[in-house]
Amino acid sequence: MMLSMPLTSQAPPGRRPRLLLVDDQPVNIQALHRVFGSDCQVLMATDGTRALQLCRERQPDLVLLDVQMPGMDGHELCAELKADPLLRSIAVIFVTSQDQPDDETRGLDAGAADFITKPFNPSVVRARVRTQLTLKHQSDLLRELAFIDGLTGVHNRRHFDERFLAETRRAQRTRSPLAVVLADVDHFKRYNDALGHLAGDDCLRRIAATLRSCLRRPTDLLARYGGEEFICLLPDTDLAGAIGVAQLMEDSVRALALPHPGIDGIVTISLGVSAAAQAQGLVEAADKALYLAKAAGRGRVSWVEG
Ligand code: GH3
Ligand code: MG
Repeated sequence: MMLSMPLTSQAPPGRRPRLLLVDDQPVNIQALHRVFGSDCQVLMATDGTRALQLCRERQPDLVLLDVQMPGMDGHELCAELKADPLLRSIAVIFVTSQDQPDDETRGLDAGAADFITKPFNPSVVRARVRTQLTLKHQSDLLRELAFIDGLTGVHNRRHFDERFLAETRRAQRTRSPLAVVLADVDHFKRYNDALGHLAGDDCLRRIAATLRSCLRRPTDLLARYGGEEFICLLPDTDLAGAIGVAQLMEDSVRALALPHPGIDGIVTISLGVSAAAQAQGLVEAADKALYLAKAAGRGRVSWVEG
């Protein structure tokens, strides 16, 4: 039967698709919940404002959105989602009444992916949702690839910039600390000069993998920030915690004991750390701290309060 075809394969491995049902009539939400409750994570909202909040906090894959609602209606909510770079990848399917034919054109203009007309047929709804979840999953994969650094496999600067924006907002909203660690390979020009660029690339890969192994929380982010410079974003982390992570990174790269013929020693990194409740100037502060670490002799961690 169509109805029993699973939707889980349309989500990243290990995660069920996350659906947000929005309707001011709880009975309509219940009807959709019966269709999706068994194989999706289902979030629910009975007004547009709450739905927007859930989109920000929980990032659903897809919203099934009633058009006619008191307060913020479906069109307004869809426009808000599509105008926000952090939310615009969420797929929107409008749920419209048959007696409102204009809704479809307006909805398409607002960025909706598809329409379902009430009263709906459960297997048709599932089939349409499955199609949109597949497309969403594929575009997530492409976006992910576009955010990976080709040499080292860690995230790239573009991804860092995007996450930094999101985490800055979150830190301000929740008044939680946010920390940044900048790491730069010491005397890397001489390493390249001594061993060649390919060996240099290999060294960067080893260092990236080592830095990544030092991050424990799923929300921590490591990105290649420039040539031989890496940056870490540590949400909910204060200065002391971030210094601990940076020191572990310094120790771990040192423990690799990669010979550095250019300076007759081993490869080391210098790290600059900053943390603050508000993220203004956080990267600049970490950069200043990195400069201090270099000036103090390299192969060490320095910090400044953000
Ligand atoms: P410091 O200790 O002050 O950081 O000195 P440094 O030599 O590491 O710094 P500098 O900025 O003078 O040189 C950075 C070098 O990193 C120059 C460049 O050739 C090398 N580099 C940058 N990106 C790559 C890359 O992708 N691959 C390789 N092999 N080398 C790179
Ligand atoms: Mg360097």
